[in-house]
Amino acid sequence: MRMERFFRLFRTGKPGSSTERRPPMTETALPELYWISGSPPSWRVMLGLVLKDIPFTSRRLDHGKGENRAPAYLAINPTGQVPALRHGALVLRESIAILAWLDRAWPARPLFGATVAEAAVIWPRVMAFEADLRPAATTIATTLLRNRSSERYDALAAATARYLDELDDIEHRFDEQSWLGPDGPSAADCWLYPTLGWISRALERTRDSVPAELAAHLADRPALRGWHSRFAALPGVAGTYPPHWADTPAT
Ligand SMILES: N[C@@H](CCC(=O)N[C@@H](CS)C(=O)NCC(=O)O)C(=O)O
Repeated sequence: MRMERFFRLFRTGKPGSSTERRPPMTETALPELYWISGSPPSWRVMLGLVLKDIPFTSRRLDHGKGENRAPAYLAINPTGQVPALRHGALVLRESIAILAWLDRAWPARPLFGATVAEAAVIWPRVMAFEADLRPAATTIATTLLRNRSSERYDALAAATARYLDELDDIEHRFDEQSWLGPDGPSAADCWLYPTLGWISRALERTRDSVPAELAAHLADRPALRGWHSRFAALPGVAGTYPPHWADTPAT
């Protein structure tokens, strides 16, 4: 294709061209969510589906039985990771990409903002969480869950400092707003909620000692705690709580 024509097509989105096609609206089957209980990225996609009120088929995989590494799932996602979302012939992976795609496919109740101004607030927040908060939260949760706090004291202290700095920043935001998005629960809220849940779960389950300020991550931050309760009370959110956490409460 000549370059000028390519760019013209790209700009105008000729009917029937790839820029114009809306696959999900032509699909009748429900989207299928492949997920593992307790996986924060899976949980955030489930929250997105619930907040957008999109009916879906749950395909829970048992990590303990290696179901996400079995050929049946590797045929869907060769990396073996969750979440994956299948809709007809389309398979999507990467939780944030899935949330963004859901917003395009089901535009009602947008997670990334209804306007460009809202998108300009929500997208940077989500990407900053991925870049800054995710590595710290991952170090904290995995260290605690493996009972390696003493052994990995320095790494845990550094991750804790970074994590709590981020939470302080969020705490101040809630002085003026109820949600991380400018107009109601957003993809940023769907990102944060499972991450806090994961840290809380790790704090409950670890048999090793933990820094006191980390143990008080919510207790010390009333505005964040208020947001957490508001989010938890949204329709459908309670039903997304990782089932195996409910089955194996803190010891
Ligand atoms: N960047 C990916 C991360 C996905 C990911 O790390 N998934 C983990 C669960 S939290 C997983 O599938 N682990 C199982 C495995 O790799 O066997 C996303 O956001 O979707």
